[in-house]
Amino acid sequence: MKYIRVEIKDHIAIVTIDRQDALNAMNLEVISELKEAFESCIADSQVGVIILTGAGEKAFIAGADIKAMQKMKPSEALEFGKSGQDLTRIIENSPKPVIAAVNGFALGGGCEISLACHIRIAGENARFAQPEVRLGIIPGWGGTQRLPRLVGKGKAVEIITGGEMITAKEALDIGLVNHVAPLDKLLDKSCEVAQSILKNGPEAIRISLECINKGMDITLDEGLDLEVKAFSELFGSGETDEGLTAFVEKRKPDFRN
Ligand code: DAK
Repeated sequence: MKYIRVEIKDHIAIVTIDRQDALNAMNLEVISELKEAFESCIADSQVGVIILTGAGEKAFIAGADIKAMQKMKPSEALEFGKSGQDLTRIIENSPKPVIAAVNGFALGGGCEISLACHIRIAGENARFAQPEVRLGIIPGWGGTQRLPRLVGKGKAVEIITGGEMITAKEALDIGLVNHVAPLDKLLDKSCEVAQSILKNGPEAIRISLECINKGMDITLDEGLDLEVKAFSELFGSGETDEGLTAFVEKRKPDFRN
């Protein structure tokens, strides 16, 4: 792959977008390579958590590639838009938690890719924005939908209609990111969060993610119904057996062997 690197160690896959001369902006090639990288990490039984980050110290993803968009015909814009949306669905529906390690600008489509991840950890230099209205467009990879779900309608309206950048600290204050770390400790902090997830049952994690995702779009009663069914279906699986038995036997569960 030209723009994407994947390193796998200790069940953690680190996916890095490396297109630094354009601040890791996403053209069709970057999007399609990212899809390929995510699909392969999801299929790889050695991978339990995926971390997405950008190369360099300046940008996570500075957005969709504005220079490429400037030349697009409506049919190409449609393909580009759909392709980016497909990528956000692959990330969001990943059965393995995806952590965005935001190492700088996360603007427009870059902010939206981080919103599709399950957890966001920001370097102190991170800056988030949905500046699309400044270009006469609107967020097209889920920003108008995922941002209000995450930070509430009022903050989302301000961010999307104002287009201003917010700092990592401001993002932390409104719940847009889970943690802020010094830039040189960003991957360490992301791996630490990944390690705490990896101690737990992969099937329970997969089903928890599914319940959380589906639960965002249904009533509480429907969500509780979904949860109780998923909860009961886990019983009888080797993983639940191992978790409960390990507690009774006063030992640590071994979920990954
Ligand atoms: N696209 C293409 N190139 C970009 C870029 C981008 N988004 N951001 C930066 N670059 C390039 C710059 O053009 C420059 O390239 P050269 O001129 O050297 O060739 C290089 O990266 C370094 O950037 P700067 O020289 O500008 O660096 P500065 O430190 O001075 O400024 C900056 C950094 C991040 C503040 C600035 O580069 C900037 O404002 N960039 C644009 C940020 C932005 O507006 N991002 C949102 C893009 S809109 C859709 C779905 C989704 C979308 C669209 C459609 N459909 C459903 C159809 C998504 C839209 C977006 O993401």
